[in-house]
Amino acid sequence: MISQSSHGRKRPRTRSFTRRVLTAGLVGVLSATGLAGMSGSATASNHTLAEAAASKGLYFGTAVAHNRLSESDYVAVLNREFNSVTHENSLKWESVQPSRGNFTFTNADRVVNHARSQGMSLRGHTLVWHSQLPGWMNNLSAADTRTEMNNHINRVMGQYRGQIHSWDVVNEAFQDGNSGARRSSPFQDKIGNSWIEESFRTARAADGNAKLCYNDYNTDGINAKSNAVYDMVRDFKARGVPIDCVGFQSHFNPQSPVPGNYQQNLQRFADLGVDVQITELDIEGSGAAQADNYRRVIEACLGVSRCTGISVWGVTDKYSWRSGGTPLLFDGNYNKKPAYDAVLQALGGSGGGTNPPPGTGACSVTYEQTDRWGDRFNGRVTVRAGSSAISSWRVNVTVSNGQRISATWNGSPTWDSSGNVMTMRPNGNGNLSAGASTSFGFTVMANGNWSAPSLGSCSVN
Ligand code: 9MR
Repeated sequence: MISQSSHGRKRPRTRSFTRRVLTAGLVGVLSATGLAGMSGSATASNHTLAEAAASKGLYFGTAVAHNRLSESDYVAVLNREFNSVTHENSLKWESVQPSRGNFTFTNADRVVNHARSQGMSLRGHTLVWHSQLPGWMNNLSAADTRTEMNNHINRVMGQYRGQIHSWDVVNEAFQDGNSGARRSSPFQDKIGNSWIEESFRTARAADGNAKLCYNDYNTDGINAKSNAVYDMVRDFKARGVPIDCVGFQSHFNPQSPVPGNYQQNLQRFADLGVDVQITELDIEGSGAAQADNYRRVIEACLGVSRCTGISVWGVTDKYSWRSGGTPLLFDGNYNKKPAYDAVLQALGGSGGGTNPPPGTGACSVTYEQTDRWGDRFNGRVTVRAGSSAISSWRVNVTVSNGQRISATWNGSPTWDSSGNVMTMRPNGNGNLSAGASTSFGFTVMANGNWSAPSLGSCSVN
């Protein structure tokens, strides 16, 4: 079970963090353009977003689309860099209850199962929202709307009780602009103002251990909309309505830039006695300007002790809901962008910029464990050309003492005298066009040692 206590800044090194690192040693992915041995030590590494954030007591998450989990490059970056996951769409009302009373969790489960298998925690998005509501919710009486709202919360939270650290119980309930009013929705229009607090009370009863969040956009700075949310949260705290956190979506672009008073706004909410989380971060742009904006967001969260975690709204630009704005940390080929390096650095991490420099014709390698049995495991190494084509490659794979590589495929191995270091070269020619990849695999007899192998850097001569 995922421990939700690991998501407070007060206790950065709790069980789930330790498990995440240990799991990475068993199941995870090593980025290796240099030596990247994972010893399983909880203190060693800060070379990924998740590791660097964890060293600051934060989680670092991403939205995940269930249908991308079959793409190996997507999964490799997800597993390597993130330790929290939000369903991008598959936990929304229309996805889990498309017709009245018929709940279907198949797609949502794919995301939950993947996250849990990797030791990642989960944010729950979202229970009560005016958008992505199935049509049948529009035609109900006031009494039925209320009954269905509570039923939906109970059923969905019950399904994942104990597995989700924070739930967006209510999403985007306020209007944009200066009115500070609540937005029209079946809930608002039929039940009236009380629907929000009723949702939170129902949610608390449904899963007493989950953190209950209100989540919205355009509330990132101090403005009429965030003032309205602030007044609601203050009122809830004063009257004992259960609310634990406020999510700031933080979708930014040139028309809606990172506000100058971003940190101040997070802090004033925190001062009400709730945690704050950056829940859907993406920033349109490129290069140094985009990197600088990302850095400001990370620094703002780090500056607020009740800011407990950051999630970006997707792994790669190519699948972003606004891909034209290239708003994420990895480009369409899963290369780290300057924004990635800025985030890693702001989190105190090191080792960014491991993409091959442009024009060198270099290559990079990643490792993942693909299978495990009682006595052995299979590993897969993916070799990717940089921004120029390559015609050969060579990678060293070093296993621990006691381990033994008993089989290989898709490559030509040679061995050093100890038998621990395998040098893998391509079968036949090693031609890879710019950005293209190939993989080789091997079986490691564990002999009681389940450490991931160390990967040397990829050489092209
Ligand atoms: O990223 C989501 C996109 O795939 C959906 O088509 C869209 C439908 O409304 O929702 C997107 O996610 C939204 C999130 O659930 C709530 N905040 C705004 C996000 C971006 O639109």
